[in-house]
Amino acid sequence: MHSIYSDILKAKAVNQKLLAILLDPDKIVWETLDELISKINQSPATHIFVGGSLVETNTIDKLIIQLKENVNLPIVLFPGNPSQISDKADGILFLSLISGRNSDYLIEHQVQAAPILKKTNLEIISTGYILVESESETAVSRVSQTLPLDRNNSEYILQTAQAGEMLGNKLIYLEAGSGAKLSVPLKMIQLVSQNIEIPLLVGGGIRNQKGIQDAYDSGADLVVIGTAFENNFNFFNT
Ligand code: 1GP
Repeated sequence: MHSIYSDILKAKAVNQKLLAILLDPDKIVWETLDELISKINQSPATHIFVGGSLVETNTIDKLIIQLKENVNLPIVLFPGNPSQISDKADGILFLSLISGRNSDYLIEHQVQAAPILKKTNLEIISTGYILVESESETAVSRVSQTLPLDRNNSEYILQTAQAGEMLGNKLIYLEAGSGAKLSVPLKMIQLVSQNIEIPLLVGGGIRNQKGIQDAYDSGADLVVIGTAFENNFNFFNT
C-alpha cells in the first residue's frame, strides 16, 4: 500500500517541512543522469515529482525506472495531460486547474485519465491546482490556455483554494509556473495556509535557499523546486 498522502499529513501534523524536486523528462541530459541521481541522494528532497508540459510517455517510463533503481524517495507524477501517466511511479497528483475556466483542465482530462488510472496501482492524490500571475507568461498558462489569477488579489485566491478544499481535493498547489520571474507572494501563502486545513504546496520561480525557507515560514507544507536544481545540481549545497 502506498502512503504518500498519509505521510504528507503526518509531516504537516508535526510541522516537518517537505521538499519535492521536479524533474521534466524532456529536460534531462541523459549523459548526466548518474550525477543527477547522486545529487538528489545528497539533497534534502523528500519527494520527486516527474512531469512537464509536453512530455512523451516513453521518456517518463525510462526516467522513473532509473530513479526507482537508485533513489529511495516516493516518485509522484505531476502530469501536464493524461498521456503522461506511467504505472512505474508511486503516485500521481490528480490535478484540476481550478484557477482556470478551461473545462479540459478542470474535468475533461480527468475523465480521460480515469480508466487508465484504474488499471494502475498509483496512489491518486487529488490536487486543486492554482496558477498565480508571475509577471510573464508561463508554460502552464500557454498550454492550458488559461489566465493566471491576479497576484494582488489574495482574497480571490483564498476563495479558490477554499472551494478546492470543499470539493474534496487533498492538496492545494499554489503555482507561479516553472521558471517564473516572480514566485508566489509570501503574504498569499500565509493567508491561504492559515485558512485551509489540507496541506499546501508552493512552487514556481523559487531560486535560492532563502526562497524555500520564506515559503516554509509563511506556511507552505511542501516546496517544489524544478528549474533551480535543473540548472545547477549543486543548488542544495549552496
Ligand atoms: C513548476 O512549481 C514547479 O511547476 C517548479 O517551478 O521550475 O520554477 O522551480 P520551477
